[in-house]
Amino acid sequence: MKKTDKIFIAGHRGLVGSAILRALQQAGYSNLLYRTHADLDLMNAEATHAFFAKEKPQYVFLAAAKVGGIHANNTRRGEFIYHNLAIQLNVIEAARRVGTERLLFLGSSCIYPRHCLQPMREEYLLTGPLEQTNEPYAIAKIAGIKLCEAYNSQYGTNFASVMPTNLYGPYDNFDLESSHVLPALLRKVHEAKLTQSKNIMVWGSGTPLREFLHVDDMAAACLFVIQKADFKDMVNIGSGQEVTIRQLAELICEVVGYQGDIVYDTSKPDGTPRKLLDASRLTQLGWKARISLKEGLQQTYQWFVQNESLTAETSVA
Ligand code: GFB
Repeated sequence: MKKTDKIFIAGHRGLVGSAILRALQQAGYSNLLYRTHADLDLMNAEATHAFFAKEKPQYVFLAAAKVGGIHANNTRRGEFIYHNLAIQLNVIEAARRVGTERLLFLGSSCIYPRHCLQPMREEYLLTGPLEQTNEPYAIAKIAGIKLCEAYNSQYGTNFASVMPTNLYGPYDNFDLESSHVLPALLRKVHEAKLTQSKNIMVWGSGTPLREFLHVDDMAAACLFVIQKADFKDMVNIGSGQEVTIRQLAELICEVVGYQGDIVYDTSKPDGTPRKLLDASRLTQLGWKARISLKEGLQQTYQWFVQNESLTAETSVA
């Protein structure tokens, strides 16, 4: 990928897309293409094809998606499958038609079976039933992976898929109903500290394990894959930093400086018990995560406090 190549970042206002855009700018890429949702609706096939026909991007990062935490995934099931399938079909097919040299499709570790062997290797895909709370989203993401694979096989395209573990960082969604656990707890603990509440409420039992990766590490991994790793299939991106939800809540209380109690609401779902990625395919090539969970939490908390007004509304990547 040359510094002057035309690169389209789909979803540049979301958590991942904005991090990829920052990383490309910092690395000196000068021909970057991005559109707001108002300017280009990627669910609209005609508009997407017209945009690609005009711009003919040589590289595409497909980070546009309907995303959310366990509650949003579980309750807006129709939106999660339809929006993601539509975006993927339009963008991947449009990239094929205009001869995009390389496309990177972003997925999620929830594509693996609910009771998958741990740590989860790429070849464990489709070896068992999925977690119910996010099955529609996972099915859409699996369809995206298979679309890239099928196009590579039939049309000789060079489209790859990257599967990150649970991500967090600046420009995350901090809306308590639709966000993931990490931004939700940062907000809850911050507000509890300000209002001097005696406790904070954490969903579920606190026992599920989650692996967290800072989105700047994710963006670095995406650039690494698109530049240096000649994968044509799918590759995991993880940090190896796994904690229980209870440990995460305690760490967040420490970072925020809150001494109240943590109360568990077991009427809320736990989701999958564990989803630790095996990222050895990528680490063997020389990539590794650099930001520790504590450091990443401190940085994200600082960002949240400075940008609270930005995070007041629900954001969709
Ligand atoms: O991050 P999260 O929403 O999604 O929840 P998943 C992780 C765990 O944190 C679950 C618990 O066990 C939640 O019950 N949790 C505790 C909370 N308190 C809270 C809270 O205030 N808010 C939230 N959201 N959770 C999503 C998938 O799964 O992860 C997506 O639904 C995607 O498809 C994404 O894969 C990365 O890790 O369970």
